[in-house]
Amino acid sequence: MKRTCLSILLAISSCYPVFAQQKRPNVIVIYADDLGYGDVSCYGATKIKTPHIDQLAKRGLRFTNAHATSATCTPSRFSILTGVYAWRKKGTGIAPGNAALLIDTAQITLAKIFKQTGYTTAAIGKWHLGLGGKGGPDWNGEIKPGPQELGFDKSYIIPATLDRVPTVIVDNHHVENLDPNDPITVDYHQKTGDWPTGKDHPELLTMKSSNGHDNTIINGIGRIGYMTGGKAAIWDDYTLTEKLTKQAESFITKNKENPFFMYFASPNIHVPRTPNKMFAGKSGMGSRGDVILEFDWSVGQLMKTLDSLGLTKNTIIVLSSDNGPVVDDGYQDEAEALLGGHKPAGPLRGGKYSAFDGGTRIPFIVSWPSVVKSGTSSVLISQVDLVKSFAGMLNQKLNTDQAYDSFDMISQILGKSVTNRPYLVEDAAGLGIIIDNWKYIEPNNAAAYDRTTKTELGNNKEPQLYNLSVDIHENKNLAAQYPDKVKLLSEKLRQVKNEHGYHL
Ligand code: NG6
Ligand code: CA
Repeated sequence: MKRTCLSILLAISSCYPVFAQQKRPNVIVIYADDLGYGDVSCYGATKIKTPHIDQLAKRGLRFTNAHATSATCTPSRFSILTGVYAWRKKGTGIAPGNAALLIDTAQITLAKIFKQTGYTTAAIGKWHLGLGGKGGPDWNGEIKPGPQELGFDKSYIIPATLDRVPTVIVDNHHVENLDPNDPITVDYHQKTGDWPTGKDHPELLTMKSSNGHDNTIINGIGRIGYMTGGKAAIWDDYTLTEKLTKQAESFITKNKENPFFMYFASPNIHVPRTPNKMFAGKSGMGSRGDVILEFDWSVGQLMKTLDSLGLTKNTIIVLSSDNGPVVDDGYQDEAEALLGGHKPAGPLRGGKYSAFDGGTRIPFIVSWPSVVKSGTSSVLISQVDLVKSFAGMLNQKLNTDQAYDSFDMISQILGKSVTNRPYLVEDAAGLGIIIDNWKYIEPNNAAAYDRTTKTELGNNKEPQLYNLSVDIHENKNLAAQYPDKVKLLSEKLRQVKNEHGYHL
């Protein structure tokens, strides 16, 4: 055992000489929910200020061409944690709150990469990758397998989304604060128990739905899915971010002496948007703006904690988002009326759910003060690359059947190289591929526009080709003009799909 550790350390030192003088860096991935490319001031937002994120960007490296793998949550999270594109595996679309665990426990994960080299690991915040075996989770018993079976020593999570039941926190293998005399029942097909629903009792709602969200009412908010029981375990929407942030702070503090990896997946800025009273009304942009401030605050809290423990210099922070922005995602929260000229996707077209870059190009900031020089990078990179990149940094060799969609981009992440990823796949209703600023979107029959979220979805029965270097907004379809480019990109996409299979 000792010899293995020593050989790993020696290997690491030879790879990154910086390890020879200092301890291995802590790594924190801060993963926002639905935060758009244009939602933070260091990416050009002028109507809202995100001072903590800006500070992180100022001292670190800000990426302008980084992508989530998908335009929705579950598949992006699947990919960032496994190094495999979710579109290869059926059932990895937006998961219901009672889905079974979607990641095979035998699979390599980002957490395992760190755990195997002696890091202490934690997942805190939004999970949305299913829990439990085939039949789904047993909310009243041991909830397993889950993050802990995937390499996280500690997990403190909300099972799915803020708008999906059960609205409880799962602390390691159990629902926190569950009273055994008040068991939880969850159903996604039919009503369970006698708690009122938004559909039957709209008069009980404090936040009205604009689309769906009319199943069980919890804390005055209609949710997706039916639930009853577990009253003492139900979270308070307005203080949830504060609570999760405190957990993250205490994990850092507890592990200040040893290297740690924390996946901090904030539930902000997803709907329902319920800002803490510290932020309510503060953005002037309504609750969507207020929860951006709340997210920025939580980032600041983690930075402060690191500072107070003297850990800032040797901690890598990667901050990003799981998909692009959406304004009206199903609740009447005045997000649209109060936007006031703010552009959540910045210069990009589309947003969450979209095949255009607004769906997947997201903020991506890397800070490691003792190693990474401040600046910006326009390198093409995907979140799916984190697994192999950190494996590379820790000198762990992966087999060819592990994390096969991930590329080792650690040099780019640390600002030591500007070589683009050779190609990058984006996943919405259909797939798209980018090679050197040319983007191709496969023809597909899905709707071009979603009226409920007012999103340009980027679907088209015809092939689409855009030159992102001069047309970042994907206005001009050049497919007819450049058939050779279409051929090159579509063939590459077909090859990538066929290499390891696909269901899309
Ligand atoms: C949609 C929900 C939306 C959000 C999304 C998942 C409705 C009408 N819309 O089905 O509110 O929950 O799923 O978002 O129910 S994600 O960021 O987790 O992918
Ligand atoms: Ca999301």
